[in-house]
Amino acid sequence: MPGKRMKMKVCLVGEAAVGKTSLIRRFVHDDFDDKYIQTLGTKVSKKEIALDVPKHGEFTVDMTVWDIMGQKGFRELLKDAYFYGAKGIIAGCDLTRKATLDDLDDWIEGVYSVTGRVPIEIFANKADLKEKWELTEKEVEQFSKAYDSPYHFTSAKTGDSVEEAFRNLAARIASERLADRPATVKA
Ligand code: G3D
Ligand code: MG
Repeated sequence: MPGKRMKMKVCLVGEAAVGKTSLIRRFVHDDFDDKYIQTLGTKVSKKEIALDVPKHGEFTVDMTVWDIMGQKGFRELLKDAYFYGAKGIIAGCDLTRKATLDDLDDWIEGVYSVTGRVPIEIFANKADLKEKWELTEKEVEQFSKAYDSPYHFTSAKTGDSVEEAFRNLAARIASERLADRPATVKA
């Protein structure tokens, strides 16, 4: 892993059962478990990513991924602690349930209220269940444009686009952070 290191916290938000925990599991362990058991609270996973940031060279990113769990009231209570210090958001919807996209507005506003504006990556999950989709690519695209954020059609089940989507968010966070810092110090 390259020498320069950078830490970043990212949070996953979205309605129950869109696939948040499954996406993290796929990204961190490259695995999918249909027998996942729901627990209360939040879980923090870590993943090292090697990134080549244009003009700044190679970095090892220590990403901590925060997975929110439990009931809505409970999440409301934990919200500030959960979102505090997050440098980016993964906003996940379930392509087979239209309402899960509309609900992302509230989730994103909730994060912004704690973090201010940070990069968002939209995950339109369960892409493998194409015959059950209630959302079109156009609708997802419109939503992502409203937040000026990239979107990905992911499947935690097959692994499609999961890694790229997480890496893309890491690269955007890194570029944004390094843009405030000159690559070479001028005399
Ligand atoms: P959550 O953490 O957002 O609440 P989970 O969601 O990761 O617990 O996933 C909810 C259900 O959707 C799980 O099924 C899980 O296996 C399934 N799932 C998650 N991602 C995908 C996907 O990309 N494709 C398909 N086909 N299923 C997915 P159960 O049956 O355990 O409720
Ligand atoms: Mg979960």
